[in-house]
Amino acid sequence: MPEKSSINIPGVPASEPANLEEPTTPREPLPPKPDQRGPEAVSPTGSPTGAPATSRAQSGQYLTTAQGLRLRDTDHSLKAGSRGPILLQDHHLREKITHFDHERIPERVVHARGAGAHGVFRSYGTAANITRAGFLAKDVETPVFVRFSTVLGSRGSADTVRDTRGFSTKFYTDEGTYDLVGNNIPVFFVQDGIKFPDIVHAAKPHPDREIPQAQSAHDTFWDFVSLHTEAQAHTMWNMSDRGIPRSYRTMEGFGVHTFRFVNAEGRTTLVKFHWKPKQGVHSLVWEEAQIINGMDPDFHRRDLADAIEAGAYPEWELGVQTFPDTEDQMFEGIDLLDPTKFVPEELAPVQPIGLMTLNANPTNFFAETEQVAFHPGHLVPGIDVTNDPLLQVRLFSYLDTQISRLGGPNFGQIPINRPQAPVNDMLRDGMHQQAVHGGVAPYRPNSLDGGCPFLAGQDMGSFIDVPEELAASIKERRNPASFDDHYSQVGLFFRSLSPVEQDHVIQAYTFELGKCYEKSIRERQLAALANVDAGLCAAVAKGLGLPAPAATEQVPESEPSPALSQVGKTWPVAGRIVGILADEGSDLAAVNAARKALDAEGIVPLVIAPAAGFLGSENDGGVPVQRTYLTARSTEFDAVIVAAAAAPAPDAAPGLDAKAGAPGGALDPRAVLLLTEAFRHAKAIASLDSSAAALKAAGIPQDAPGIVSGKEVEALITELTGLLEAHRVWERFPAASA
Ligand code: HDE
Repeated sequence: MPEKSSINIPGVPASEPANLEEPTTPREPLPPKPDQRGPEAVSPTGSPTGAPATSRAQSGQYLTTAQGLRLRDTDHSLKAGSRGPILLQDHHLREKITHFDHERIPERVVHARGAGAHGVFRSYGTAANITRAGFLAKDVETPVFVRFSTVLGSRGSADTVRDTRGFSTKFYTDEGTYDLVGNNIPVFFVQDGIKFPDIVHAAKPHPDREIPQAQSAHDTFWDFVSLHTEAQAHTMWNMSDRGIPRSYRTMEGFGVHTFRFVNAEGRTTLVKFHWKPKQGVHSLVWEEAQIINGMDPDFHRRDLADAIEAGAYPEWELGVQTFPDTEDQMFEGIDLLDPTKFVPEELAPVQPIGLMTLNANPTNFFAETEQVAFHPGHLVPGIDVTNDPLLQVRLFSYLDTQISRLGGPNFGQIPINRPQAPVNDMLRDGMHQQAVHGGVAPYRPNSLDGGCPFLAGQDMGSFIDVPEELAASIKERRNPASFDDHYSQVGLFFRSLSPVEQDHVIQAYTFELGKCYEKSIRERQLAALANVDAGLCAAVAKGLGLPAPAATEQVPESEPSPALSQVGKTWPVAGRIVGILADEGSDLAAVNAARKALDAEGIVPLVIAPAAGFLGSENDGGVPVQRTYLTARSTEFDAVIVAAAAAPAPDAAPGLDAKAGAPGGALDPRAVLLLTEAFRHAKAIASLDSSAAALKAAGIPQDAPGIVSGKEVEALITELTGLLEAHRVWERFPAASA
């Protein structure tokens, strides 16, 4: 759609606008868009090359073969006559088709669907007394690449399914690459990694029909988690609003396991990592999530890329909870090696240690986001692992999986995976070797290569495994007794939520179990919920039309943790999206003033009008249109401004657009849909005074919370942004469970 305005609307496909005519004059390839960056141009063994970051892209003006031979024709195969068979000697054809035949690689076993971004991490230095990690010293800046993901779905599945999200960060430090491979939920389904294939097989689509895709609302998932009750903790977080984030930008991240910091004196501290989003933790409502899966399956990856393109760089503060490294590795009765438990922030505050800013989109999805390979065992001096039995299995798995996914053991030499520190590893050969190693003695000790490479001493930046005393023990397949409590923190989580968040949890369990075929599975999960919280169990049982069972376990009471609730605070509004309903009858000067005022706050204003193009004159005070009644859906907007009477558009005919419904009223049915959805999804709605009638016609009470109107554009936008700071207007609807 045409856009002529100083307001930057993200979504630009290329670094230059396309010509109407097919270009025919040879020229250099276009540069990447300003918001894009590629991996740092280091050699396969980590040396700076000084080459520009774009040096790996296609170069030159003319189409060539993979061997650099210029081509005259790529539209016709070489044939015996124009109607004849194709000749085997057509190398260009064979190369083109053969390469195409092998374009796909295996998707990740889990976390197949993801989106990535480049950024920078700046350390505050506040952890420098407990870790000797160089990148955590004061004011050190480290380049990062982050990949967010869902867990269950295939690579092409929808973004806004109810699921856990992955949050993986690669820190390219001077001392080697450090990977923090976490999730947006601080607890995990299973305590021992040997159970990971079981939970994943249960949660993935049923093996016979391969349905349902990317979701947990099915029998095999609930069969497993209701039998293997240590999964109840993670399941509860999934059923809460954390399972349907509004954006990757509004997710917390957690390292999940307990790690070990080691300082310069060798003193150790146990830590849990937290990423805190500057924009607050914010989620979708379930109806929105479902609509978006159809309207825009790329919602989260688009949101991330658009925000970066618009300059609203997502930021997270990295923080740690710290615990004394005692012999029992317990804290306030919580076993720090049990990954199904978290430590409430009220017991151990999260201490900020640095800030991460994502400031560039990848140049190429496959090269970067698909080929990036994380590993929780990629550590740097000053950070070590613990004996968490889940983490220990991960240390094996992540190296192993890349070998089949990325086709051999040299995946570390793929540009996005190259360390930005010297690599001198004595690993040699293998498929796709990209380094050209000199010397004759890739072994130690040697004298032929002058003894190179040498071992580094303790004070020379080498990694020292923390010497850990192990208690006398017997070899056995068993968990410690401290792993046995499967319920108390699950109830603690539920009771820490605000009433509206509790409503969502009740509804999510009722929905998911309502999708299960087997009654026995619903009953078994209700039996587990009875041990979590009697009120929750009763509410879900009611929805399922089943009796609420009594608890079977004596679960210790625990204090609620208010930090777990994600409502009740305010956050910055930059990068939010506001839809403006406008038409030719709107006060276009007021609409432009509203766009400018929103833009000044870093908010993206999108004008929704009956048809594409411009409202008013393109060259004189007109308003560019980004969405039409046909293309817009409420779910794209965090708030809506009504600046029009929204009368039925000429194409308001159900035969043309089914959501135009039955026309005939004063309003276009699509405008009604947009407003009523925004209203019931607890979004702020503002009306420029003259359009208040549209709200009335849509049946939206003007005195309801979060509905504002006025003639003064500036004042109206101030009111609207005030509402956006709180994410949603929850007070609009009384909570059912209050
Ligand atoms: Fe993973 N996990 N995982 N996982 N995981 C993978 O590695 C695995 C676990 C997590 O953006 C795989 O490269 C085992 C916990 C993220 O590329 C695989 C166990 C947590 C990502 C694998 C776990 C995670 C993965 C698939 C139990 C949160 C995406 C492809 C012992 C702390 C990384 C790959 C990316 C990916 C195995 C448990 C997070 C198969 C065996 C706990 C964010 O290796």
